[in-house]
Amino acid sequence: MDEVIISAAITGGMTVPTQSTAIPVTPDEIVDSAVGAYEAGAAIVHIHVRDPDTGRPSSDLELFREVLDGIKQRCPVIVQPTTGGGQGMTIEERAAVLTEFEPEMATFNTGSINFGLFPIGERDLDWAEWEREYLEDTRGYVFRNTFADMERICQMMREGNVKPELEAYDVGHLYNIKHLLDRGLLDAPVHIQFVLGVLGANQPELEQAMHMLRTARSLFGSEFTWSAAGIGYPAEFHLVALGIMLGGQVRVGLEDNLRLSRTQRAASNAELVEKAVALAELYDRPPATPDQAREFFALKGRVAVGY
Ligand code: KMH
Ligand code: ZN
Repeated sequence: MDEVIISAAITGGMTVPTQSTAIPVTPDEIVDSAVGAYEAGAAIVHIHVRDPDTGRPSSDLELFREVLDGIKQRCPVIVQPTTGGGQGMTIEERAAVLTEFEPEMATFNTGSINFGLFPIGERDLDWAEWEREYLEDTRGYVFRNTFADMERICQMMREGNVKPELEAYDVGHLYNIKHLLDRGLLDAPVHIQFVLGVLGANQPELEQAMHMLRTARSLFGSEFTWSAAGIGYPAEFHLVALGIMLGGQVRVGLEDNLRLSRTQRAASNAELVEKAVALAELYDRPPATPDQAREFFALKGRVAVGY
């Protein structure tokens, strides 16, 4: 399709608020920021929630409900909750959004990786005690997505008619997806998001992105769609450019990157989306509307969600 589907990852589950005052924390802030991202051109908003008092990533379903309902009331964007969650959450806690809300789409993490944010915690900032620990504890953190976990999430996604966005952080994850497809646990065509730049997995070099894209093409032929997400700056916009140029879809947002340019921090998710829109328009790929994205992914529609 000519249009490009822009996804905005609004707040995330691995960063902490002292990293940037722009990170939305309370349900109202998350809703406002998601609506702002939609107005700037995002067709999908990817959602985590945080404890409104501390900003700590949370799996509280009532916080998710407030955010999902709030966004649904204000705009037609596709709402894509996380099943990746944050550090310390069990797979059951992470996946509970699937049965509770039966969203149109949700993330599906396709392999276990180390997920290191401890170098950020070594910076001399005025951290809250929990923030310093949260970042430091990632030195020993494994982002767990075993085959048993993935089999369970496949089943839950099918039961809720939720379209999985398959997060692939490394090339081996593509073979995990192939395995799940061969076992009949996933439905083709699959939608894969290449996530490059997590410390512990593949890095946001164009050669690595191309290697993953070529590998996906050899494994899935024409039976997949894809999106690109770069972690950090300038990785986020390098992968936006690549996704736009090669006919893929793209993701930006404060979950992944806090900078608008080398010298300027992003003030909002909308600003990051605006920059992606500007790049897309330069390449003659206008941003897709949520309904165009729904058609592209054959989603069940927002009337069929469970919230
Ligand atoms: N946090 C990311 C690097 C998820 O939430 O399930 C990717 C992500 C996964 O957004
Ligand atoms: Zn996420």
